[in-house]
Amino acid sequence: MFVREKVIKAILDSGENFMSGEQLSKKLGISRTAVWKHINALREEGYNIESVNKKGYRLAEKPDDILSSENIAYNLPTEFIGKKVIHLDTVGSTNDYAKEIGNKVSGGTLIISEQQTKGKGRLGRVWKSKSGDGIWMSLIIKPKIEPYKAPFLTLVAGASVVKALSNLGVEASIKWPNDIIVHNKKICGILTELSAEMERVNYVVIGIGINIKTIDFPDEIKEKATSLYKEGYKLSRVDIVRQFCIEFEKLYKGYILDGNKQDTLELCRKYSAIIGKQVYVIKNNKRELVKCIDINENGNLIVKEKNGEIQEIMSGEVSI
Ligand code: BT5
Repeated sequence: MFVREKVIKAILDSGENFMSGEQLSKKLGISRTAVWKHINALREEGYNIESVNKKGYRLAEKPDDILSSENIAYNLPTEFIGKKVIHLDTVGSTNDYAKEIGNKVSGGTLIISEQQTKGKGRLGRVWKSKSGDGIWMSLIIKPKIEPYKAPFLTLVAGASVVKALSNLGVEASIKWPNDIIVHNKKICGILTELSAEMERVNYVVIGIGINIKTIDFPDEIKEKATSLYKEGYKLSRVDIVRQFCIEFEKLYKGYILDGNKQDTLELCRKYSAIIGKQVYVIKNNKRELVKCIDINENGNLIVKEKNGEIQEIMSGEVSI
Protein backbone atom coordinates (compact mmCIF):
# COMPACT_ATOMS: atom_id res chain seq x y z
CA MET A 1 0.00 0.00 0.00
CA PHE A 2 1.22 3.52 -0.80
CA VAL A 3 1.65 6.00 2.05
CA ARG A 4 -1.20 8.16 0.80
CA GLU A 5 -3.54 5.15 0.82
CA LYS A 6 -2.42 4.40 4.38
CA VAL A 7 -3.17 7.97 5.43
CA ILE A 8 -6.70 7.86 4.03
CA LYS A 9 -7.25 4.35 5.37
CA ALA A 10 -6.29 5.52 8.88
CA ILE A 11 -8.69 8.47 8.55
CA LEU A 12 -11.49 6.34 7.16
CA ASP A 13 -10.95 3.74 9.89
CA SER A 14 -11.26 6.38 12.60
CA GLY A 15 -14.76 7.32 11.35
CA GLU A 16 -16.27 10.22 13.30
CA ASN A 17 -13.21 10.58 15.50
CA PHE A 18 -10.35 12.91 14.82
CA MET A 19 -6.84 11.59 14.20
CA SER A 20 -4.13 14.00 15.26
CA GLY A 21 -1.09 14.67 13.10
CA GLU A 22 0.95 13.13 15.91
CA GLN A 23 -1.12 9.92 15.91
CA LEU A 24 -0.97 9.63 12.14
CA SER A 25 2.76 10.19 12.08
CA LYS A 26 3.34 7.50 14.75
CA LYS A 27 0.92 5.02 13.19
CA LEU A 28 2.41 5.34 9.73
CA GLY A 29 6.02 5.92 10.67
CA ILE A 30 6.30 9.18 8.75
CA SER A 31 7.05 12.75 9.83
CA ARG A 32 4.29 15.22 10.66
CA THR A 33 5.32 17.30 7.66
CA ALA A 34 4.84 14.24 5.47
CA VAL A 35 1.39 13.67 7.01
CA TRP A 36 0.49 17.26 6.22
CA LYS A 37 1.72 16.92 2.63
CA HIS A 38 -0.32 13.77 2.07
CA ILE A 39 -3.42 15.37 3.56
CA ASN A 40 -3.04 18.30 1.16
CA ALA A 41 -2.57 15.96 -1.81
CA LEU A 42 -5.72 14.07 -0.80
CA ARG A 43 -7.63 17.34 -0.55
CA GLU A 44 -6.50 18.22 -4.04
CA GLU A 45 -7.86 14.90 -5.23
CA GLY A 46 -11.24 15.93 -3.86
CA TYR A 47 -11.33 14.52 -0.32
CA ASN A 48 -13.04 16.87 2.08
CA ILE A 49 -10.77 16.46 5.10
CA GLU A 50 -11.55 18.68 8.07
CA SER A 51 -8.73 19.84 10.30
CA VAL A 52 -9.45 21.22 13.74
CA ASN A 53 -6.84 22.78 15.94
CA LYS A 54 -5.56 20.44 18.72
CA LYS A 55 -7.86 17.64 17.53
CA GLY A 56 -6.51 16.70 14.14
CA TYR A 57 -8.04 15.42 10.96
CA ARG A 58 -11.30 13.77 10.05
CA LEU A 59 -13.21 13.10 6.88
CA ALA A 60 -16.06 15.62 6.63
CA GLU A 61 -18.11 13.49 4.22
CA LYS A 62 -17.81 10.14 2.55
CA PRO A 63 -15.96 10.72 -0.71
CA ASP A 64 -18.25 8.52 -2.73
CA ASP A 65 -17.50 9.34 -6.26
CA ILE A 66 -13.77 9.86 -6.47
CA LEU A 67 -12.29 6.96 -8.39
CA SER A 68 -9.06 7.11 -6.44
CA SER A 69 -6.88 4.23 -5.49
CA GLU A 70 -7.74 4.87 -1.84
CA ASN A 71 -11.51 4.67 -2.35
CA ILE A 72 -11.47 1.67 -4.61
CA ALA A 73 -8.89 -0.41 -2.80
CA TYR A 74 -10.14 0.40 0.72
CA ASN A 75 -10.98 -2.97 2.33
CA LEU A 76 -11.63 -4.40 -1.13
CA PRO A 77 -12.09 -8.14 -0.64
CA THR A 78 -10.04 -9.22 -3.64
CA GLU A 79 -6.61 -10.78 -3.83
CA PHE A 80 -5.18 -8.67 -6.63
CA ILE A 81 -7.83 -7.19 -8.93
CA GLY A 82 -8.14 -3.45 -8.22
CA LYS A 83 -5.54 -3.45 -5.46
CA LYS A 84 -3.55 -0.93 -7.43
CA VAL A 85 -5.39 1.88 -9.18
CA ILE A 86 -3.90 4.62 -11.32
CA HIS A 87 -6.39 7.48 -11.41
CA LEU A 88 -5.86 10.08 -14.12
CA ASP A 89 -7.63 13.34 -14.92
CA THR A 90 -7.29 12.98 -18.63
CA VAL A 91 -5.60 10.63 -21.07
CA GLY A 92 -5.88 9.70 -24.75
CA SER A 93 -7.15 6.20 -24.08
CA THR A 94 -6.84 4.19 -20.86
CA ASN A 95 -6.22 1.11 -23.02
CA ASP A 96 -3.27 2.79 -24.76
CA TYR A 97 -1.93 3.97 -21.41
CA ALA A 98 -2.28 0.45 -20.03
CA LYS A 99 -0.34 -0.94 -22.98
CA GLU A 100 2.49 1.52 -22.35
CA ILE A 101 2.92 0.33 -18.79
CA GLY A 102 1.67 -3.25 -19.20
CA ASN A 103 5.09 -4.84 -18.87
CA LYS A 104 6.04 -2.84 -15.79
CA VAL A 105 3.05 -3.25 -13.48
CA SER A 106 1.55 -6.21 -11.69
CA GLY A 107 -1.56 -8.06 -12.86
CA GLY A 108 -4.76 -6.60 -11.47
CA THR A 109 -3.69 -2.96 -11.95
CA LEU A 110 -6.55 -0.72 -12.92
CA ILE A 111 -6.17 2.50 -14.93
CA ILE A 112 -9.10 4.91 -14.61
CA SER A 113 -9.41 8.32 -16.21
CA GLU A 114 -12.03 11.01 -15.71
CA GLN A 115 -11.79 11.84 -19.40
CA GLN A 116 -10.47 10.24 -22.58
CA THR A 117 -9.60 12.39 -25.57
CA LYS A 118 -9.14 9.41 -27.89
CA GLY A 119 -11.39 6.75 -26.38
CA LYS A 120 -11.43 3.70 -28.63
CA GLY A 121 -14.04 1.17 -29.62
CA ARG A 122 -13.34 -1.94 -31.69
CA LEU A 123 -11.98 -1.72 -35.23
CA GLY A 124 -10.81 1.87 -34.85
CA ARG A 125 -14.22 3.20 -33.81
CA VAL A 126 -14.51 6.11 -31.41
CA TRP A 127 -15.71 5.76 -27.81
CA LYS A 128 -17.14 9.00 -26.43
CA SER A 129 -15.73 9.60 -22.97
CA LYS A 130 -16.52 13.04 -21.60
CA SER A 131 -15.02 14.24 -18.35
CA GLY A 132 -16.78 12.93 -15.26
CA ASP A 133 -19.59 11.33 -17.30
CA GLY A 134 -18.65 7.73 -16.80
CA ILE A 135 -16.22 5.06 -15.77
CA TRP A 136 -13.48 4.83 -18.37
CA MET A 137 -11.12 2.14 -17.19
CA SER A 138 -8.65 -0.51 -18.28
CA LEU A 139 -7.70 -3.56 -16.29
CA ILE A 140 -4.29 -5.13 -16.86
CA ILE A 141 -4.12 -8.86 -16.24
CA LYS A 142 -1.33 -11.35 -16.75
CA PRO A 143 -2.84 -14.79 -17.18
CA LYS A 144 -0.49 -17.67 -17.87
CA ILE A 145 -2.44 -18.90 -20.86
CA GLU A 146 -1.96 -19.41 -24.55
CA PRO A 147 -3.13 -16.49 -26.69
CA TYR A 148 -6.11 -18.33 -28.20
CA LYS A 149 -7.68 -18.52 -24.75
CA ALA A 150 -7.65 -14.75 -24.27
CA PRO A 151 -10.80 -13.72 -26.22
CA PHE A 152 -12.95 -15.57 -23.66
CA LEU A 153 -11.85 -12.90 -21.17
CA THR A 154 -14.17 -10.44 -22.93
CA LEU A 155 -17.05 -12.66 -21.85
CA VAL A 156 -15.62 -12.88 -18.35
CA ALA A 157 -15.55 -9.08 -18.26
CA GLY A 158 -19.08 -8.73 -19.68
CA ALA A 159 -20.46 -11.23 -17.19
CA SER A 160 -18.71 -9.38 -14.37
CA VAL A 161 -20.14 -6.02 -15.41
CA VAL A 162 -23.74 -7.27 -15.55
CA LYS A 163 -23.32 -9.16 -12.28
CA ALA A 164 -21.82 -6.07 -10.62
CA LEU A 165 -24.68 -3.90 -11.90
CA SER A 166 -27.22 -6.49 -10.87
CA ASN A 167 -25.75 -6.58 -7.33
CA LEU A 168 -26.45 -2.85 -7.21
CA GLY A 169 -30.01 -3.21 -8.46
CA VAL A 170 -29.54 -2.43 -12.16
CA GLU A 171 -31.26 -4.64 -14.70
CA ALA A 172 -28.73 -4.86 -17.49
CA SER A 173 -28.14 -7.46 -20.16
CA ILE A 174 -25.36 -8.55 -22.48
CA LYS A 175 -25.56 -8.08 -26.20
CA TRP A 176 -22.98 -10.53 -27.46
CA PRO A 177 -20.09 -10.13 -27.72
CA ASN A 178 -19.15 -6.94 -25.93
CA ASP A 179 -22.04 -4.60 -25.25
CA ILE A 180 -23.98 -4.19 -22.04
CA ILE A 181 -27.41 -2.70 -22.55
CA VAL A 182 -30.15 -1.26 -20.37
CA HIS A 183 -33.65 -0.85 -21.82
CA ASN A 184 -32.26 -1.85 -25.23
CA LYS A 185 -29.64 0.91 -25.32
CA LYS A 186 -25.90 0.62 -24.94
CA ILE A 187 -24.62 1.59 -21.55
CA CYS A 188 -21.24 -0.10 -21.67
CA GLY A 189 -18.73 -1.33 -24.22
CA ILE A 190 -15.73 -3.59 -23.75
CA LEU A 191 -12.51 -3.59 -25.75
CA THR A 192 -10.02 -6.38 -25.04
CA GLU A 193 -6.47 -6.03 -26.33
CA LEU A 194 -3.67 -8.49 -26.15
CA SER A 195 0.11 -8.42 -25.93
CA ALA A 196 1.43 -11.89 -26.66
CA GLU A 197 4.06 -14.09 -28.20
CA MET A 198 3.09 -17.14 -30.23
CA GLU A 199 2.99 -19.40 -27.18
CA ARG A 200 2.10 -17.16 -24.29
CA VAL A 201 0.30 -14.05 -23.23
CA ASN A 202 2.35 -11.17 -21.84
CA TYR A 203 -0.66 -9.27 -20.65
CA VAL A 204 -4.25 -8.57 -21.54
CA VAL A 205 -5.86 -5.14 -21.32
CA ILE A 206 -9.59 -5.14 -20.73
CA GLY A 207 -11.02 -1.72 -21.48
CA ILE A 208 -14.45 -0.95 -20.12
CA GLY A 209 -16.51 2.17 -20.65
CA ILE A 210 -19.69 2.62 -18.62
CA ASN A 211 -21.91 5.66 -19.15
CA ILE A 212 -22.96 6.95 -15.75
CA LYS A 213 -24.10 10.56 -15.90
CA THR A 214 -24.31 11.44 -19.59
CA ILE A 215 -27.50 13.29 -20.48
CA ASP A 216 -26.79 14.52 -24.00
CA PHE A 217 -25.17 12.07 -26.35
CA PRO A 218 -23.83 13.26 -29.70
CA ASP A 219 -26.33 12.97 -32.57
CA GLU A 220 -24.67 9.95 -34.14
CA ILE A 221 -25.25 7.77 -31.07
CA LYS A 222 -28.15 9.34 -29.21
CA GLU A 223 -30.66 6.80 -30.51
CA LYS A 224 -28.66 3.82 -29.31
CA ALA A 225 -26.70 4.99 -26.25
CA THR A 226 -27.81 5.63 -22.71
CA SER A 227 -26.43 6.19 -19.22
CA LEU A 228 -27.39 4.85 -15.81
CA TYR A 229 -28.56 8.31 -14.84
CA LYS A 230 -30.82 8.56 -17.90
CA GLU A 231 -32.37 5.22 -17.02
CA GLY A 232 -33.13 6.40 -13.51
CA TYR A 233 -30.21 4.87 -11.60
CA LYS A 234 -28.11 7.02 -9.30
CA LEU A 235 -25.15 4.92 -8.25
CA SER A 236 -21.69 5.71 -7.01
CA ARG A 237 -18.99 4.96 -9.55
CA VAL A 238 -16.76 3.67 -6.76
CA ASP A 239 -19.35 1.05 -5.80
CA ILE A 240 -19.64 -0.09 -9.39
CA VAL A 241 -15.88 -0.42 -9.85
CA ARG A 242 -15.53 -2.28 -6.56
CA GLN A 243 -18.34 -4.69 -7.39
CA PHE A 244 -16.80 -5.23 -10.81
CA CYS A 245 -13.41 -6.08 -9.25
CA ILE A 246 -14.98 -8.60 -6.88
CA GLU A 247 -17.06 -10.33 -9.56
CA PHE A 248 -14.27 -10.27 -12.13
CA GLU A 249 -11.75 -11.85 -9.80
CA LYS A 250 -14.07 -14.77 -9.02
CA LEU A 251 -14.78 -15.58 -12.67
CA TYR A 252 -11.23 -14.86 -13.79
CA LYS A 253 -9.65 -17.14 -11.20
CA GLY A 254 -12.15 -19.86 -12.04
CA TYR A 255 -11.30 -19.64 -15.72
CA ILE A 256 -7.51 -19.25 -15.47
CA LEU A 257 -6.79 -21.55 -12.55
CA ASP A 258 -9.44 -24.26 -13.00
CA GLY A 259 -10.46 -23.89 -16.63
CA ASN A 260 -13.97 -23.15 -15.40
CA LYS A 261 -15.93 -21.45 -18.18
CA GLN A 262 -19.30 -22.56 -16.89
CA ASP A 263 -19.79 -19.80 -14.31
CA THR A 264 -19.11 -17.14 -16.93
CA LEU A 265 -21.24 -18.85 -19.56
CA GLU A 266 -24.12 -19.28 -17.12
CA LEU A 267 -24.12 -15.54 -16.44
CA CYS A 268 -23.78 -14.73 -20.17
CA ARG A 269 -26.80 -16.91 -20.89
CA LYS A 270 -28.84 -15.74 -17.92
CA TYR A 271 -28.29 -12.08 -18.75
CA SER A 272 -28.26 -12.44 -22.52
CA ALA A 273 -30.24 -9.82 -24.42
CA ILE A 274 -30.39 -11.98 -27.55
CA ILE A 275 -30.65 -15.71 -26.83
CA GLY A 276 -34.01 -16.98 -28.04
CA LYS A 277 -34.55 -13.85 -30.14
CA GLN A 278 -34.44 -12.92 -33.80
CA VAL A 279 -31.52 -10.59 -34.45
CA TYR A 280 -29.52 -9.27 -37.34
CA VAL A 281 -25.96 -10.47 -37.58
CA ILE A 282 -23.76 -8.00 -39.41
CA LYS A 283 -20.54 -9.22 -40.96
CA ASN A 284 -18.54 -7.87 -43.88
CA ASN A 285 -21.27 -5.29 -44.46
CA LYS A 286 -23.90 -8.02 -44.83
CA ARG A 287 -26.96 -8.13 -42.62
CA GLU A 288 -28.72 -11.40 -42.02
CA LEU A 289 -31.77 -12.16 -39.90
CA VAL A 290 -31.15 -15.19 -37.69
CA LYS A 291 -32.43 -16.72 -34.48
CA CYS A 292 -29.97 -16.86 -31.56
CA ILE A 293 -29.85 -20.27 -29.98
CA ASP A 294 -26.99 -20.25 -27.51
CA ILE A 295 -23.47 -19.20 -26.59
CA ASN A 296 -21.20 -22.22 -26.75
CA GLU A 297 -18.18 -23.37 -24.71
CA ASN A 298 -15.86 -21.19 -26.79
CA GLY A 299 -17.94 -18.12 -26.20
CA ASN A 300 -19.16 -18.15 -29.80
CA LEU A 301 -22.73 -17.38 -30.77
CA ILE A 302 -24.85 -20.21 -32.13
CA VAL A 303 -27.54 -19.08 -34.52
CA LYS A 304 -30.14 -20.68 -36.77
CA GLU A 305 -30.28 -19.22 -40.25
CA LYS A 306 -33.47 -18.75 -42.29
CA ASN A 307 -32.79 -21.97 -44.18
CA GLY A 308 -32.60 -23.85 -40.89
CA GLU A 309 -28.83 -24.23 -40.89
CA ILE A 310 -27.04 -23.87 -37.57
CA GLN A 311 -23.99 -21.58 -37.63
CA GLU A 312 -21.32 -20.72 -35.10
CA ILE A 313 -20.34 -17.04 -35.15
CA MET A 314 -16.98 -16.13 -33.72
CA SER A 315 -16.96 -12.37 -34.10
CA GLY A 316 -19.05 -9.59 -35.48
CA GLU A 317 -21.91 -7.38 -34.62
CA VAL A 318 -25.47 -8.10 -33.60
CA SER A 319 -28.34 -5.69 -33.89
CA ILE A 320 -31.65 -6.27 -32.19
C1 BT5 B 1 -16.92 -0.85 -27.82
O1 BT5 B 1 -16.57 -0.88 -29.15
O2 BT5 B 1 -18.05 -0.84 -27.40
C2 BT5 B 1 -15.73 -0.83 -26.88
C3 BT5 B 1 -15.69 0.42 -26.06
C4 BT5 B 1 -14.58 0.37 -25.05
C5 BT5 B 1 -14.42 1.68 -24.34
C6 BT5 B 1 -13.43 1.60 -23.22
S1 BT5 B 1 -13.38 3.05 -22.27
C7 BT5 B 1 -11.94 2.57 -21.47
C8 BT5 B 1 -11.09 1.88 -22.51
N1 BT5 B 1 -10.24 2.82 -23.20
C9 BT5 B 1 -10.55 2.93 -24.49
O3 BT5 B 1 -9.98 3.70 -25.31
N2 BT5 B 1 -11.58 2.10 -24.78
C10 BT5 B 1 -11.99 1.34 -23.62
P1 BT5 B 1 -17.61 -1.09 -30.34
O4 BT5 B 1 -18.39 -2.34 -30.10
O5 BT5 B 1 -16.77 -1.00 -31.54
O6 BT5 B 1 -18.60 0.11 -30.24
C11 BT5 B 1 -18.22 1.40 -30.62
C12 BT5 B 1 -19.49 2.13 -31.05
O7 BT5 B 1 -20.29 2.44 -29.89
C13 BT5 B 1 -19.22 3.47 -31.71
O8 BT5 B 1 -18.99 3.33 -33.08
C14 BT5 B 1 -20.51 4.25 -31.41
O9 BT5 B 1 -21.51 3.87 -32.32
C15 BT5 B 1 -20.92 3.71 -30.06
N3 BT5 B 1 -20.47 4.58 -28.95
C16 BT5 B 1 -19.42 5.43 -28.89
N4 BT5 B 1 -19.32 5.99 -27.70
C17 BT5 B 1 -20.34 5.51 -26.96
C18 BT5 B 1 -20.77 5.71 -25.62
N5 BT5 B 1 -20.15 6.52 -24.76
N6 BT5 B 1 -21.88 5.02 -25.21
C19 BT5 B 1 -22.53 4.18 -26.02
N7 BT5 B 1 -22.17 3.95 -27.30
C20 BT5 B 1 -21.07 4.60 -27.76
